[in-house]
Amino acid sequence: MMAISIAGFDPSAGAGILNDIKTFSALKVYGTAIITALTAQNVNRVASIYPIESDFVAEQIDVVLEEDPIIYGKTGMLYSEEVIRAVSKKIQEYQLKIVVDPVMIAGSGGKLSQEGFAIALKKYLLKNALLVTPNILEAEILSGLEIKNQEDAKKAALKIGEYCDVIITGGHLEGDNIFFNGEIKVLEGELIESSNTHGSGCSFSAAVVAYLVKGFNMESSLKLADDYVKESIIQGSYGTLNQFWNVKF
Ligand code: PXL
Repeated sequence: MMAISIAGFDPSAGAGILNDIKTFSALKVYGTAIITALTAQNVNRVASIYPIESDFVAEQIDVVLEEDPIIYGKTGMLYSEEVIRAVSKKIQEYQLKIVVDPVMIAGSGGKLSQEGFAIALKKYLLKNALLVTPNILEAEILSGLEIKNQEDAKKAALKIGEYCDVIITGGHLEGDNIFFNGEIKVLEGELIESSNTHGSGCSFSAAVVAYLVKGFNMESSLKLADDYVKESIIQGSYGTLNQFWNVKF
């Protein structure tokens, strides 16, 4: 059971591709890791970004997929339109089923994307994706709508849903997630008071991929991933903790 993550490197290991691989491992899925950007950051700040050339991103995907029969994966920090275009091309070429975490800004507030990123994401990547997993802020940017409550989130989900299925994650909606796959569903959750949320968006999208790899359908994968992330926040001490506890397989 294998998956691919196409994402950025956070050396503090709370978010980004290290988090994705830890999540895959905790859920007993073998993760491969295509690096799109290096960052110098910790839980409080993004100091700098060292983007990887889009040709080299494409080459990493080619060489990994030459050997490994991978179907499911996710994208995280892609940073630039160039990388979005290169990755979209490869997703189509290999017919990958991709969950897009539309990473634009770190939890610490640091920018992890260039100007025009959301437009390029919609133009090239979302129409080739299985699912996109914005938090409230990302959903506002993608939809162009302000989200103050659940009704606003539903309107934004309808708009983003013109491109692909969408789940607006509910860290700011009393823990509920708004899912749109042709119809709107409120997937109820609970909000956990914690400061260990660095990387929780990465953990969520990676866990969705892991459960899809295991053969669960989309709605079950979303629910299981939500439970998984809650547990990893509760058990975390620095960011989300991805370890082997009583995860549901
Ligand atoms: O959580 C979003 C995210 C994704 N990818 C990288 C990050 C972060 C947040 O800090 O650093 C590389």
